[in-house]
Amino acid sequence: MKIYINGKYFAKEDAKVSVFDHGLLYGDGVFEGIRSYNRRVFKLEEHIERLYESAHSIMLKIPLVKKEMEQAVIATLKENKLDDAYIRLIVTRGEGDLGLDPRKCAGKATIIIIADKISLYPEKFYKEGLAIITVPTVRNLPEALNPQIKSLNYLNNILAKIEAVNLGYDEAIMLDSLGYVAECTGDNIFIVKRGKLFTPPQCMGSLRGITRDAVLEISRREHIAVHEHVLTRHELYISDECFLTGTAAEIIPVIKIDGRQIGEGKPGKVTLELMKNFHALTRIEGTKY
Ligand code: PXG
Repeated sequence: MKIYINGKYFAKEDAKVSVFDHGLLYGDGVFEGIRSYNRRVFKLEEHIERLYESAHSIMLKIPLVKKEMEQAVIATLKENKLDDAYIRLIVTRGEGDLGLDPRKCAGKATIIIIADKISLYPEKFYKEGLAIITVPTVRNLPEALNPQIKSLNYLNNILAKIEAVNLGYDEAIMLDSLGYVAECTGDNIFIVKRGKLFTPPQCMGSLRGITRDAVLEISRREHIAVHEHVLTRHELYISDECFLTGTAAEIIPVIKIDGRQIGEGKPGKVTLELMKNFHALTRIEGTKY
């Protein structure tokens, strides 16, 4: 495996950054998780755009223009001879000192690109659906650390994941500070009710997922009504279908929430149709390499 760090490739054992890197010391940086299918990077421009938006918001200057970053991602895929991959793109504030002050890292952002084989959830989850649970840790407040910023500071999500795992579940529903449904630890959430699709609006404290946007795009094309609407747990419990979306998970059906069976307790018709359409889209769309 060849890992890209600041324009150079390193073997896995030699791919190292300084212990004074503010990405490590403070989670001070941004990242993206991207997938490629069949030698096409899915929604590459959208991922790069979101990375630069996150960086802009935290005043982190990325020393490459967007096109150069896209090329770096593609070069790393080629270097690793991967046709289907999961790509982790990381930009940290870089090496500083033991103080918080970001000026100490001025102009020395660290860029890391790791391209690896796809780490899919077990096939069983896609066929049978997931059971998930609401956890006590609420999603970061937008006015504190906005969930739209895909920062290296993921403790909020990791705490929620720990709570789910401790209770014997693989994924957690996180609420916002008002008690409305926000998202899962690394996925957005959708429900289907009477043939219509609902997902929380992105301003309510969830990440604007690129898979979420792709599902909205497919739904509109397939004439499925979609509503970006505030959701409570009650709406989830009485939904006909539920599923999660994310680059890693793609589209994964949910069949149980907080002990309540969803619909018929198996992946629903609309979910299965969207999964099929999504897979078809990943085959034909994307930046070729
Ligand atoms: N919400 C959050 C909080 C995320 O981190 C998504 C939604 C889905 O967004 P995309 O753009 O991928 O559709 C994410 C995705 C993992 C993992 O291991 C997932 C993400 C990041 C890191 C790891 O599942 N982000």
